[in-house]
Parts: sequence; C-alpha cells; structure tokens
Amino acid sequence: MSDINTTSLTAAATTARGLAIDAIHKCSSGHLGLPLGAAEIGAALFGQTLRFNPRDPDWINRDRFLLSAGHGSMFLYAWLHLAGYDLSIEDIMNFRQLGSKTPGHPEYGETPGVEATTGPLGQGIGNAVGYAVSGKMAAGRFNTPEHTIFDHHVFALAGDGCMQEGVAAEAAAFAGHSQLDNLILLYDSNDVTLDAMAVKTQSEDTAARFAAMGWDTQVIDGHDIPAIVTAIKNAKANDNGHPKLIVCKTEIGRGIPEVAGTAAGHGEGGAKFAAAARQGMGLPEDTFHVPENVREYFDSRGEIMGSANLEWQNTYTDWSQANPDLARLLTTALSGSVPDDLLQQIPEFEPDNKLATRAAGGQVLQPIAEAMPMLVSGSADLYGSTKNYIKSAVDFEPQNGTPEGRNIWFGIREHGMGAIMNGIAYDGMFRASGATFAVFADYLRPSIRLAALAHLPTVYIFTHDSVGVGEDGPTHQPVETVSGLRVIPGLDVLRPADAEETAGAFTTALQRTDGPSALMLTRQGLPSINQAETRTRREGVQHGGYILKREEADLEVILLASGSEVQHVLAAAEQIGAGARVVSMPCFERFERQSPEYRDEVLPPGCTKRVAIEAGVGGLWWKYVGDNGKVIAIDRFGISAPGDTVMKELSMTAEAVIEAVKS
Ligand SMILES: Cc1ncc(C[n+]2csc(CCOP(=O)(O)OP(=O)(O)O)c2C)c(N)n1
Repeated sequence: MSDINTTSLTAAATTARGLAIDAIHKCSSGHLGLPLGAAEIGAALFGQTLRFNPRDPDWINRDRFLLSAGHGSMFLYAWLHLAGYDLSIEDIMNFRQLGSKTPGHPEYGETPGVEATTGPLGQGIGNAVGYAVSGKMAAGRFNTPEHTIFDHHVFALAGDGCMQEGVAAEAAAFAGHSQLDNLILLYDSNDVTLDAMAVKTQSEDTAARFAAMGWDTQVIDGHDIPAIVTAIKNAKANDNGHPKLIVCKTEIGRGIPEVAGTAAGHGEGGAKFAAAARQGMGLPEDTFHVPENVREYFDSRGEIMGSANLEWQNTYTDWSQANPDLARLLTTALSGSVPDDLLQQIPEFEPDNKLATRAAGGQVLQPIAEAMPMLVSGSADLYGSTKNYIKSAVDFEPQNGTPEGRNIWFGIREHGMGAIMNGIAYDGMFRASGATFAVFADYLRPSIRLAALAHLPTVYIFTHDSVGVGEDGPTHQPVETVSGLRVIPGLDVLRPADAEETAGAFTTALQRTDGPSALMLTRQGLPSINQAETRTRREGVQHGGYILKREEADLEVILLASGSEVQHVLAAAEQIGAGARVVSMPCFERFERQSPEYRDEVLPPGCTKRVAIEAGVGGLWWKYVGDNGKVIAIDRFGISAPGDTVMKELSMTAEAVIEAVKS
C-alpha cells in the first residue's frame, strides 16, 4: 500500500467533485450523481492505476478507459483535465456549450482521451468488449516471444443503467466465453437510477450473474481509495482467462447531503445546493479551482507515464527492427489506408452466373481478406447463410489459443455484435465487419446509429434482404429495413443488383474510412446484368446510382431500381422501347454525394416520367421519381410462401413496371 499517496488522491477526488459541481451549476444541466459518487474511483484510476500518456493520447499500448455511463460526462472531463490531457479549465467552464470540447455526453473525436461516444446506456460496455477483442487480436498478431508490444488493459465504468441493458449482457457473455481477461469493468453500484431507487426495478445479484458468465468478481467500498487501487491491481495482474468485474459500492451524489444516496442526486438537482456543498467539502470560494498540490501530483504522474511510454517506445523500436514485416503491417493498419486496387483484386464472375448476392459476397470477401489482412469478419450464428467466413483465417478464440483469428463467432447476440464491432473500430487497428439477416438489423440499430455518429468504418453484411426470403414468412421478410437504414445519417446502404455490383459494393464499403456501410444482399439467385460492362457495374456502385442501360432514342421514361428489382426494370425497358433508360440505384447516400451535374446527367430534370420499383416500403423513392412519377413498393408485411410466389404476389415484376409506365 505504501506507493499509494492517499492524501493527494483524496484531494484530487475533492477537486474533481468541485469541478463537476461548478460546471453543472454554471450551465444548469448535466448529471452530478456519478461524478460525485465515483470521485474516488476516478482518483484510483487516473491518479494511480491507469497507464496512459496525456501527451500521447493515441499511444497504442495505453490502457483504454471508457465511461459507459456517459451521462456522467463531467466525471471524465474532470479527470482528463486533472490528468493533463489537452482539456483546459476553460473547456470545463464551457461544459455543454456550442462547439466546446466538453459536449453533453462524451463524443469520440471531440475530446482527447475520450475513447468512445457514450450515453445510450450499455453501449460502452459492448464497446469495451470490442476494445478488449482488439487488444487480444493485436497481442496475438504482433507480440513475439522476444517483445511485448501490446499488454494493455481495457477499463469501463458503468452504472446500474448500463448493467440493466440487454446489450451489456450480450457483450458480457461473449467476453466471458472468449476469456477476455484484459477487460476490467468497474460497476458504480449506488442503488439509484434516474426515476427511483434501483430496488424499484432490480433485485438480481449482479456479481453472481457475471460470475455465472465466467467473470472474476470482487465487491468493494467504492469510496476507499486503497481498496479500489488494490482491486484494480489484482485485476490487472491476473491473466487467468476471466474478465474482471469490480463492484464498487458507492453513494450517489456524495458531497451534497441534501440529495446524496437518493434519486434526486442523479441529475443536476443537487446543483442548487452548490454553495453549501462546496463549503462542506472544504473547497475555496474560487470556482473551477485546482489546488497546487493536486497539479503537482498529476505533474509527477505525468513524468512517470512519460517514462513508461518511452520505455515502451524502445521496445517498439527493437521489435520493429527485428520484425520489419509486422511493423509495416501495424503501421499500415494504424494509418487506416486501404489498397487502391482492391476492386482489381476480385476476379470477374462468369457472365451467365445466377448467384445470390450473398453468395457473390462470400466469394468477393476472400480476395479482399487477402488484400486487407486486418479485416475481421463476424457473424451472429449465421455464417452458413450470410456466407462471410474468411476461409484462409482461423476463428477468433482466445479460449482455444487463437486470439489472432479473424472470424468472430458472436453467437446469437446481434446487439452485442454491433457494440463490439464499434469497439474494435474505435481502437483503430482492425476493420470490423459483421453479419446477420437483414430483418434483424434492427436488433443492432442503436450501435449502427452510434457508428454513424462517431464516423466508424464498420461494415454490416445483411443478407436475406427482402420478401424474396420466401418460406420463412413475414417475420423473416424485411420490408421496412432497407429504407429504415437509409434514414440513419452517415450510413451508406448498398443494395447491389448482381455479382459484379456486389464486388463494387464490398470494395466501396471497405474503401470508405469515415463512416459505416451496410451491404444488403439477397438470399435468392439473381441474373447477371450482362447488358452493361462489368466495369460499368462495379464502378457504378461507387457513384451510388448510374445509367445501366441508356435509351436508344429520345429519352421518354426513366426506370429506377436497386438490388433484386433491377432485373425487372431491365426486362420492362426491353418491352417499353428505345426511349427507356434504366438507372441502377445501389446506394442513395453515395448518389447524393455526387456533383449536381452528375446527378442531373443520370436523372435529367427534364424527364419527369419515372417509375421506381423496390421490394420494400417505397417512401424514400419519391425524391427520385418526383410528383409525376410512380413507385411500385411493398408497403405492408410479407407472406409465408416460396420467394418467387411472394415477389409476384406483391407486384415485384416487369409487368407491374410496364403497367405503371403505361398508366
Ligand atoms: C438506452 C438509454 N436509456 C435511457 C437513458 C436515460 N438515462 C440516462 S441515465 C439513466 C439512469 C441510469 O442509472 P444509473 O446507471 O444507475 O446512473 P446513476 O443514477 O448512478 O448516475 C437513464 C434512464 C439513456 N441514457 N440510455
């Protein structure tokens, strides 16, 4: 215990409480409960046990810390400030203001030291599991018997809310099964949620639940700094195949007696007692005050961290000289660059193929996986259907000695998969892709939304993308899903029409590094669209929409479709005659990013006679067909019957297109 400076850490905890009170009082909003209740946890982490260098926030062997309970953002900002990150006292004063580095909930990319965008409860636990997966994979790939480049730990701080969420349970079960012993979850167990005392809604023994999932658990007094430090040190030292849960019993809102220990302590309610509380804690009159001794303490921590970083740097240099190929791979991975010639690496398909786009995707993935060694591909227990297994790689199974594996068996845990993929993506070394049936995309939608918000380049492989699924019936036939994904800002939704468009869609998605992409692929076979050159189809996808078949006379009508319905507009165009143009629209979002000139070239404003068809709800197509146009869509749930029958029954035919043009 002798190396713990309890006096300084206690002073730091009081200072952090003061910063939270002052920031939340100043802007009259925010959540005081956690920053006050978990102040000693912050001191034990940032003042003693976390390994990081505030001068190099991206140090790849730093311990990662995620505040899963993102509402307690002032906890994170106060400790990042004290620890010496580039977050000034003015930034703290600007808490929750326009353009500040201290937004309402932590946002990745806005603040140095913030490892994940959190706020939707439970996601941060899933993200931490993803970071731990990434850490295991990195250690498995890059450490050598002579040199250890990666041996960091991943921490998350979560409250009752995070622990109650299903996504946390999915991710935690995966972590226990996968033996992610590099993961340490601190549970701020204060028996209070937002509306009420936690006993109103929870009566489980959370530690026992985690123990049953294969975690090591400890229960400690979350205000006892030496006890927290000891628990964390034990957790770090134990590479025993078990992730660690430290249940920290705390009092919410500690320091404001009027609200402490009650639901009133959760939000900003306690701020009105700020003056008395500050006095009670022995804080000076000056607000936003950081005493000199606390500054000095963290300055000396900074020195220690700087030396640890330097020592690691020396190991890294030796390692990179001894392993130039590995070093090159790691540097390339961290740069995020993707081979320019990815598309050229994919062999052309036979022109008369009738592949389902999921099957084409499975073929396309193999050369891509060769060209992108850091790409990992998971599935929520549906590899047999989603076809995205990397054949040249083994499974990610630390429990069986293969942490270097690239196929991640997420189990039937779609939401967990989404949050874990985000964690892998935040870590910035591996490219994460994951698969399930399209109709279950909604199970991970909150994670997709966060990937889009945080600009993470995750790739979702959603197969069985329409009522063409057939016999499984309406429960398994997506109708609103494709459009539902299209309305998430920042997400590219790609719905290729044949095998060559699928090659274009995969490469387009993987070459995008500033946001997520969803690939919507068919269960059923589709004809190859030989009316257009292979290159036209492959590269057309990059533009989101393109002329698949140009009119041979004056332009009379434009027929638009995506995915499996493109065959029908092509067939209809043959019947309609020389004035028909066919436009394939695999990705609305990419089309919208093209120049106005390009868009007008594909969809000339002068031609208002337009018909679109899609096997799903039709609302979003109206912006492309306009008031004079027609949309053939499925604005209802599907039918239990063979896929061809359902498609015909619901007007997904060339005849319906011809009919619409005639009328
Ligand atoms: C998914 C989700 N649901 C609801 C909320 C709104 N919310 C924010 S904090 C909170 C209560 C959380 O309780 P707990 O984790 O115990 O936090 P504490 O009261 O200890 O600060 C709720 C319901 C949210 N942020 N995310």
